Amino acid sequence: MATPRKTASPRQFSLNSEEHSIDNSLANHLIYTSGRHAEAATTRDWYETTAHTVRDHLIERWVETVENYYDKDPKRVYYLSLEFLIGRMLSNAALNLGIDGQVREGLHALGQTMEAVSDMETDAALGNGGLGRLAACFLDSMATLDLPGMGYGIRYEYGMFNQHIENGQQVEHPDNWLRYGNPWEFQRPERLYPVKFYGHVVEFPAQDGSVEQHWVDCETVMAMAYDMPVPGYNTETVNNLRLWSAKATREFNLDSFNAGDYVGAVEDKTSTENLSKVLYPNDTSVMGRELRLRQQYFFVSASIQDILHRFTHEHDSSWELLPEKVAIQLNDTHPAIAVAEMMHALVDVYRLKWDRAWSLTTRVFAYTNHTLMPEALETWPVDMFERVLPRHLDIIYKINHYFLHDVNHRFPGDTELLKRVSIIDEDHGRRVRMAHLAVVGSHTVNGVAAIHSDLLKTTLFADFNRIFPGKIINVTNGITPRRWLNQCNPGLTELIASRIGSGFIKDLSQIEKLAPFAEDARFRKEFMQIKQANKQRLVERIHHRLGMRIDPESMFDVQVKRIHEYKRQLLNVLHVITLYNRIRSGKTEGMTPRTVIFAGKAAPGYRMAKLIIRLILDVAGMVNRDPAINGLLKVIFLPNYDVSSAERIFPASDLSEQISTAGTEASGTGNMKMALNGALTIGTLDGANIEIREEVGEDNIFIFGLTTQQVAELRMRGYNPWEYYNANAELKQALDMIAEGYFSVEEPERYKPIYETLTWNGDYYLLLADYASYVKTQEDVGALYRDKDEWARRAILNVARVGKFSSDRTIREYAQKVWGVEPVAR
Ligand code: 26Q
Repeated sequence: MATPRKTASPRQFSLNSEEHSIDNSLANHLIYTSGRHAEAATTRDWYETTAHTVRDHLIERWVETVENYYDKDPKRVYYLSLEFLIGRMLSNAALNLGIDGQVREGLHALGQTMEAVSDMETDAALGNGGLGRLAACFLDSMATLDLPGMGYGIRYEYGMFNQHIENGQQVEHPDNWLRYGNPWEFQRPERLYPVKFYGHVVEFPAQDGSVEQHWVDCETVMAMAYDMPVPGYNTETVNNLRLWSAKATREFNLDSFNAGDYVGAVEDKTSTENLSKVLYPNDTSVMGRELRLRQQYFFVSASIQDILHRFTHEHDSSWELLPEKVAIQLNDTHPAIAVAEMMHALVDVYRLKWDRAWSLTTRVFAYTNHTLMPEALETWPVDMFERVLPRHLDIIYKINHYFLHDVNHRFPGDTELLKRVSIIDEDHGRRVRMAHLAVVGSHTVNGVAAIHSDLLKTTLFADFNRIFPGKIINVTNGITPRRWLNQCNPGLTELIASRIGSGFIKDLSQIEKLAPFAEDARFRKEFMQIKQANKQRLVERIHHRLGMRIDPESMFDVQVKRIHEYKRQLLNVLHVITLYNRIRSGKTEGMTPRTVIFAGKAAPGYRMAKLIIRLILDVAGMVNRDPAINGLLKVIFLPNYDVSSAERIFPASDLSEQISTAGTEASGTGNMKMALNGALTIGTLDGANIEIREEVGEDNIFIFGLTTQQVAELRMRGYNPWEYYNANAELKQALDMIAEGYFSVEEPERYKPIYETLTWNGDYYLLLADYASYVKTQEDVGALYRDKDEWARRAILNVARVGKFSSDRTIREYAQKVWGVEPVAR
């Protein structure tokens, strides 16, 4: 007999017995968790029942993973992010645990379908878009690779807003995602940290003659942990995502209570709890709102306290071990205040000497940049910073002082350089540059696709690249094949597995073994049948939701992503209007029937993005109502694009639109998701499109438009959109229709701002310059689509050749090149 373990192992309660079969568990949870009999159960009850059944299987592995990490004491990686765009958990957890088949059958025996039950789950939409979804894919990959990784973020009460279309326009509705409870989270009322704001700094002489900085007269908010399990695929590892929720301190406002101001005390209490109330829905132009800075510091401070609590618990004050045990990744600059917070903790709380603390700090942090767009770079007014975080401003000044001193020593006399790299911008009313703090405080900085990282080195961070040669590297983004192939496209997954086995789900490089099947006629037929079935499902959903009938035989031409001028949804609209005009004037020879599908949210304060949505809807209305169109063109705007709708759209896509102005899209990840699901890409040489082309081969992707270098040269020469307008009759016609109110007869001036942006105001994103090339390339796409067999061949080659874009590969690179962490075996 084996020796009994010190502590009760949860395996004693193992679920792998008859009594705890999925069937029994469903029956039990229906009655004991949902409080229902089968006859009275709603689909939501079945969801709750199923979620708890699957959850039981997570918990064992979760606590064992904690125990295992504790025993083995490996270096851990902490992923700090203001956003985790997780989507639904149920089917993902069931798949990763390998119990999806049993759950499906169990539900079936009870008269339910997994699809209907799954559909009851509200998305965890704690993110805006690419950056937030990347964080969620990374969590999946870290767990799948048995890496001791943990996510830290905010448990927003309201996630990304729900987009409704009312009177042809976007209207934002609050996302009350916790309304029905959340079976995937575990409140940890004892994991509680105080977070301080405001107040001021006073200096005290210390015993040893040095000066101690004390941050006093602060307001304190409590951060309470909520944990969500993150199961790896086909492994025992279940990692943790820890999200912080703001709670008022118990002592809070005792004074007003004593004064009998009951209502006042309650009011103040809610104002502190506002910190975790809502996700900011902007994803480029940043608003310098104080609440956002407080949100950032709130979650950063709680996370750093928690990380150091764990570290000191295991290693007391052996601080030299810190960089050997802790790696912290900053997801963009949003958590960059962590650099100052770490210094605050080491110097003010644990009383380390400044130089030693700084050496440790810079060996712990690494920073990922996700954008070059100047309006997305976070800076905070010094006076606001000083009011909210007075001690941290002092620390930043000191970091900056030593940094600039070093730079001056190495590049003597270059005062312009000092001004450019300073953490404090002195030219725009004194602001703290968070990107500079992140670069100076990190040992490694990375971009998210090869071209983006090159541009970081030559433009945005050129000075830093000179000061810190080798610090800036590339780690190309990826996506998790579990959610973005296996889960969203079971038909294709099964087909692939029937030919090459199922090893590709955990090792996507194996999918290259599919390439020879591009030449197999039977395989091509089956492949296209699956695409057709996926399209059919989307057609039914669109009919159900929007009451529109679309033709499943038409080419599904898809652009789904946040609405942004740089992403150029308007270029797509110009193409749609061009097709419309060609059809109306009878130039339809060789034209391929298309359904052009748009989806995406506009930041609530981004007027041009909202106007673009409105134009898409007006053009759709005009085109779809016109009998002369004769089935050649349909335009759809799918409201409320989110992770769950993405999971339905990608498997049904034929053509993937990735048409940003070259040099503007850091990477893109929708491009990878659609290619993996057998769509062909039409795109510019931007972001990861460039690497997708390298992988799939230039014959299997439609590239058009100016390159980054040509864009720069054209702007340098002096770009004049009128030259293109006057030289191209179809372009002129399309723009004139927008300007003259053709699509907004009841309000002819409605789209004047769009026309003006593209003409008089200089067309910053060069839509007119790329229009002719785009339209021509779209003709090539249409022609190829009519050759179904050749299309299938190329689509299969896309699927077979995008193995590089698994987030498992991305995470392995971070683990090796950035974090220095290794898989932890059981
Ligand atoms: C900052 C300050 C205040 C309020 C909001 C923000 C904010 C929030 C979200 C700024 C930016 C974002 C999100 C950016 C984002 O999603 N970037 C995308 O990241 C992807 C993953 O690397 C890339 O593939 C995309 O190219 C990039 O646009």
